[in-house]
Amino acid sequence: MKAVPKHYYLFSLILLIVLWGCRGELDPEPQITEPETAKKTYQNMVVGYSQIGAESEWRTGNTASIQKAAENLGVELIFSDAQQKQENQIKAIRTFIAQQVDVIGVSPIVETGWESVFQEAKDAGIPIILVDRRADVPEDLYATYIGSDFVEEGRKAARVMADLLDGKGNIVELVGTVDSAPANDRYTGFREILLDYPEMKIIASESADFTRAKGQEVMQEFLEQYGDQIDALYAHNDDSAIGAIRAIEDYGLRPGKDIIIVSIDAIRDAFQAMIDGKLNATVECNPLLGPTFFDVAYKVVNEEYVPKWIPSQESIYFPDDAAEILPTRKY
Ligand code: GZL
Repeated sequence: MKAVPKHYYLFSLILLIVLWGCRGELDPEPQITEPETAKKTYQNMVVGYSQIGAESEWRTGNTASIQKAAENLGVELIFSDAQQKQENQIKAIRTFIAQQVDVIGVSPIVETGWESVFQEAKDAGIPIILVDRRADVPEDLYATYIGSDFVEEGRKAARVMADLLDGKGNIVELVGTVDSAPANDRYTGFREILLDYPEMKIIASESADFTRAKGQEVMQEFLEQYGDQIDALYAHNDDSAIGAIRAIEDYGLRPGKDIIIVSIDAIRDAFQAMIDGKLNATVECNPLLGPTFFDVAYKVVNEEYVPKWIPSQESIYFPDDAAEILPTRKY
């Protein structure tokens, strides 16, 4: 067999080195890039929102804020009004799941009864954002809670009441919607502060369901039962306080003078009642949560970090500057 010339080996070696060096160009490995999931934008995300109803001026201000923010941002908002019924909110959430929305916002009318439907949303991969009111569910069933510290609102109301009553007097209480987070927590916060004032006594407490009609009805009952023994009224919201003001006047007493009144929300009509001398203070509870809700919804659908609670910043308002502030109020 004929010997292979040495220069052949040398040539083959050089050829191998050149080919190895050019391997990238000759047959590049197919670049397998993870298909980056497309970021959601305001314009292409679909948001389902389950609202409680229209029980108060606070609620209508809250609804307006959410709907206006969606319009301003160009978000597709599917908005459901539950007309004060939890079963309607649960139905709405199930409809949103079937429609495969990107995110669900809900203001739970009461704290309990949500675990099952929230789990269905989680199983469908749809995050839930609690707005305005908390729900009593495990933290993994919602992305975040956007809303007030209702216990602190109750404490603020009690501190103001203690100042106005000089630490002593009989108080009647118009509680919010039974089992709702604001009613439960405002009830608790108020009593926490009253522990320091043994001469301030709550002589009657009943739900007025956050409405004017019920506030007037229950206050009338309180007046028939206790009459001028009543020194003050603590109302869980301005609407029920405004209803109570009517009952107090019908009974022949002067609201804001014969009966000191402290309520919560800081709606426009509360400022007018303070200007008229019929309400002594209102603790702010901010309903203008629309812009924050959609900002947070955008972050949640794009899997960006959000804290478990996004608290509202709130003040307390008194008659002295009510006339100056009223024109600036947005709800
Ligand atoms: C509080 C909100 C309450 C208001 C009421 O965040 O849920 O419900 O205080 C409203 O006026 O009806």
